[in-house]
Amino acid sequence: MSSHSNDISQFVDHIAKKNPNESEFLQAVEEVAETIIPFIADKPKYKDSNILETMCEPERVFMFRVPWLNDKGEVNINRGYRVQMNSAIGPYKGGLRFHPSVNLSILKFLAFEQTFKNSLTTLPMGGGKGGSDFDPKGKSDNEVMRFCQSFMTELSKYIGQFTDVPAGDIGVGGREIGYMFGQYKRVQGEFTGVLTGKGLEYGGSLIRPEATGYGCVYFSKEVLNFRNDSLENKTVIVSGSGNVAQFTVEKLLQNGAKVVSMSDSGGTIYDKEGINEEKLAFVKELKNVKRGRIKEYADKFNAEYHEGKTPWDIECDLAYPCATQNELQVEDAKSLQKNGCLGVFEGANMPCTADAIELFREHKMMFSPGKASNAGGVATSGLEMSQNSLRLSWTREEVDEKLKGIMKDIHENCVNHGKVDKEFVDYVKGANIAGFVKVADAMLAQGCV
Ligand code: NDP
Ligand code: 2IT
Repeated sequence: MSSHSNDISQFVDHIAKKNPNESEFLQAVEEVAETIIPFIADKPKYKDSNILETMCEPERVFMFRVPWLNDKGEVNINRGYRVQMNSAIGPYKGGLRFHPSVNLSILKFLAFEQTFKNSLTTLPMGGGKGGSDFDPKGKSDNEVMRFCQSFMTELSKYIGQFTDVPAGDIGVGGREIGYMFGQYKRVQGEFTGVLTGKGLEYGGSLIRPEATGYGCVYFSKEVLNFRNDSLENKTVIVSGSGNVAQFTVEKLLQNGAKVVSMSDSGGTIYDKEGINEEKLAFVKELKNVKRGRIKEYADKFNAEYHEGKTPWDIECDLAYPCATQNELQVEDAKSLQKNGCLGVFEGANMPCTADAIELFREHKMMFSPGKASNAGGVATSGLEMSQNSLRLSWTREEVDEKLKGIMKDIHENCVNHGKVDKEFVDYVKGANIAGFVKVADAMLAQGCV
């Protein structure tokens, strides 16, 4: 890679100049450039057409005011966004994030990653992402509804079943999708599959809520299997306690692993006995209905609670970061490695920093980037879009089988492009190249647009 390092740093510097103060976006671009620039060095059709730089420029970005009234009748103002990154292989597709940290850099990084991820799913979906700096924590259902209605009143002008199909992400689950779907229908006067992650009663797909976590575990099973290993009796730590974390834990338990931690932004629980199905049901109720804090788990089940801490210093065989970007840093990677951790599988988007990933690579630990291992969520969104178009719904078993097949195909594709030797696959390289080729070829075929 070193013979290309000059080209890589020149490229990254150029993108950095055009996008000042966008550290997350640049982090995502740099990770891709490190594997794509060496790959295209001897391929003039990609290199001479400047295709990678084109991919770094969103096709379009919308930014808008979202005014809403709280329960006291006071006016609140948030900022809404939709980044339409790349439509070379299909309509823009990607989630909406409601979190106070949301800004353009974070949404551009997510939309950029989404383009590669969606390409990997084998389904015809372009890349997009959106959201708002709205914080759903501590808001009443009515406040969340009024916010969602105001947000969708504006967003509805820019999306549609054939142009751009949003879904959930951090802070956006079934409740928010429902409110936004209702408002889209009211404003546009049509019932179409404009959002995914919908309730079953109005066009949702079975397994969509489970899909990101289940898919992440299916992917990790493929990685383990490649090394003639399995999940059976592995001690596992999971971060987060939201949608992705909950269903990652559920599928890990079904595969005979022992899960000893979950977390939220307040801290980490460490349950040495292991989280079982009953305790997981408590977490789901706590997080999805009561909207409480993970600390309550420690109080209820007499587990340890590490206030303000992430789980990475807990001894484990495998780790699944499922909360948010840059939650696992190089010091955390060191303690995982020192404690004998064999592999890290990203459920979240970009949870590991670049130097953490480098450390995993140096120690030949298993590592799968989010754009490969968390692609099951958007893949099942793609299946929801197909069902909506067909006006049919598939059974739980049918969707689950398709999801398993897609995760297996993504794994195979990563191996094809990222295999280093008999035992080691560079999944970062594999996922980036496999994702890139399809999008780049489609862009070239469509001309300079
Ligand atoms: P949820 O909102 O359901 O859960 C998010 C979880 O992460 C919560 O436990 C939350 O804690 C924690 N968290 C969020 N921000 C921070 C932070 N800054 N520091 C510490 N903890 C934090 O979101 P999802 O489970 O849907 O998303 C989790 C990750 O997975 C994200 O990176 C998302 O982009 C990615 N993803 C999601 C997909 C999906 O289908 N939902 C698909 C693919 C990837 P708290 O409640 O305290 O904020
Ligand atoms: O990051 C992601 O892939 C998602 N939040 C899911 C996107 C989707 O359209 O289902």
